Amino acid sequence: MRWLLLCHALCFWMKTLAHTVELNNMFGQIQSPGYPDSYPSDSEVTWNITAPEGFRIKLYFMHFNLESSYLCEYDYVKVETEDQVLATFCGRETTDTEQTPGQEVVLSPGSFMSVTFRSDFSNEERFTGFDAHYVAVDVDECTEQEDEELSCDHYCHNYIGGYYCSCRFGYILHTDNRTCRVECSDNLFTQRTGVITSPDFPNPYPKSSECLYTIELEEGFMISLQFEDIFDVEDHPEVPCPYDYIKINAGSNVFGPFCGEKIPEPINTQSHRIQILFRSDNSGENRGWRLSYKAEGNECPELRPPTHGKIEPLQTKYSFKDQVLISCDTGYKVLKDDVEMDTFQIECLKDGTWSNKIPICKMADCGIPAKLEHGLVIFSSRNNITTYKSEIRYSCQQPYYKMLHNITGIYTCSAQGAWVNEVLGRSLPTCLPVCGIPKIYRKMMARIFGGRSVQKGTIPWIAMLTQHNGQPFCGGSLIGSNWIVTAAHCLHQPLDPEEVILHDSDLLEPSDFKVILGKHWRLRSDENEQHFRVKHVFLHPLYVPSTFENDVALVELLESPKLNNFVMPICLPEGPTEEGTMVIVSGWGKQFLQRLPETLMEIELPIIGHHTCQESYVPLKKKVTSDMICAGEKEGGKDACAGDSGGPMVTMDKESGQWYLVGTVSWGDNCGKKDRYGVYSNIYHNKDWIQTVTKISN
Ligand code: 4AZ
Repeated sequence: MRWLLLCHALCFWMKTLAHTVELNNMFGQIQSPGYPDSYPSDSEVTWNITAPEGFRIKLYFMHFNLESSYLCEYDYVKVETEDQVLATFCGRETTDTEQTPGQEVVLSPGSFMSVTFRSDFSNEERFTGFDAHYVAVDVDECTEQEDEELSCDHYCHNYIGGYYCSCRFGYILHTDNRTCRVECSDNLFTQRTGVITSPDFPNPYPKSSECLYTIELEEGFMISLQFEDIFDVEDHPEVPCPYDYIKINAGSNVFGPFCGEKIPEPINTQSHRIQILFRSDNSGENRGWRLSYKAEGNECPELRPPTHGKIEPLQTKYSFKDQVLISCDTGYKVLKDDVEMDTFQIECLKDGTWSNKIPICKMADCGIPAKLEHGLVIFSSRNNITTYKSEIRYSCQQPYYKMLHNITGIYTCSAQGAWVNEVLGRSLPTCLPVCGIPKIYRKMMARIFGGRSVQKGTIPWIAMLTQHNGQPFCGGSLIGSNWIVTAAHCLHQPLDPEEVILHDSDLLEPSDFKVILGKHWRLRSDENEQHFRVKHVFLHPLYVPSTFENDVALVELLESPKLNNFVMPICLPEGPTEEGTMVIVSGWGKQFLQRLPETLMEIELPIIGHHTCQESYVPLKKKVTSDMICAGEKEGGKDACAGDSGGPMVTMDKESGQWYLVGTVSWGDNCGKKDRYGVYSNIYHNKDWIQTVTKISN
């Protein structure tokens, strides 16, 4: 009570002693007034310590000796911030009610600390006061941040005086320098079904982000959405979706905003193009959402497969853009607008109709079979059916043509609608002329030079080469369907007969002569004759006019003759002809006493050995080369003569009865002379060349 009354008089005066010290250093020392001597009474000193932002102030005492009082009401050291008392110390030792700092360190929560020392008006003892130090210490904001609003979203980096934030891979630091957002504004979905989730789902979605998802499909589709699994978007109990939300724009319709934990109902947007906007603010740890979408178009009517056909895929429901393929059973073809095809596709359109009607399945029809040259076709059915599995048979015009490869000629109508042969497939057979089998047989053998008239039709391969005035000048033989083998010298007529070099100007042009087949009379004509113009003339490339070497030529007819009993080709020889083989030579050439015959004449002769023939011409200094073959008799008399050139020398194979061309009349020492032989161009020797030019297999 004594103290209180006194204070009324003195306290006003005493308070004038109070003073404040401003400290802005990073460290420093503060001491009670007069330290280390005892502090005066009635004194009050305040030290305002301010550290830079990002620092705290640490205060500790090295010495402390103050008057002790209940709850430190007399002398004390008080440590405060702007709005909070951190500690009050007094005395020398800590008691139940009073505290001394001892080893305790006082740490300011912020960058400001105020220390106040105060002594009352009387001290009964001597107190030495205090000696304290302060230092500014760095705040580790990364570990000490209490305010969630300021803490880093992902990573925190402390440095002396401050800190900064950074984000995980894939995230971007927001302009608030704290939250991590994602770039998610550019998501386009064009498939008919899909799943969309919030970023990082089912982990909490990023903060401060604005995600835009566009689903875009062709007009005609309608998109429906269904949220699935978890739905967890930050919300507010009173205000609808103020923080985070998902909103769907579908044309003029808007769905949402949605937030909270209740899964939104399925949404039928009625639109083919929608935008989903998802926004998050800078706080909250919510798991987000997942939605599946489906785009469906108008439904098309049910389909029924055509009879004998099927639809793929066969479904009970079809909608916009669905496609089906119509195909038919084996042996049937899809018939659409009178066109046959293997498959036909139709599509469900946006208005819910099919792009086309279902076509019908028609049995495959091979149609009328193609005509075969020199052949005919017969149906196995009575009423010429041409549909699937029906059968036809091709044959060649017998007896003048035969089928190549000896095949059956049977063709079946395939499921693809084509006539097919088991060997040739879709290719037609080939009818080749039958060679060397005259339909008329000769009654007896005879001679040309002094020979006998040919019985009509026994030498059906003989050809007559005539000038345009009808004058015959050479013979020839029909091979294949339209080729004549003759002597090269028949088509080469030089002004100088001794000419060695062949001049093109000395060759007969195709238009210079014609070919008659089926001819019998030399000058008269009859009903069996067939006249032909020439398409092309080929002389043997090694033909030598002066020596008659390779005296062979080929004449291509402009048209093919009609084969019959009087016109038929001769076969090419299959091997060399042996000495002594009997051959027949035919022609319209000169006869005994230079007379020309009225009809075609023929003579039968033996083949003469090559050596014998060569020897016979040594006196005349004429060479019989390997491309030549001789026939005749030592005593002479039987021979070909002028006008017979190019004509056939043939022999018959006894086994097959088939006739072969052995040679063509070429040259000799006049005609029918003793010890001289007729010289012929050897066809077997030049068979390769003939086949190369004519493509005749035999
Ligand atoms: C010729 O002048 C000719 N004795 C043809 C053959 C013979 C002789 C001459 C063979 O066309």
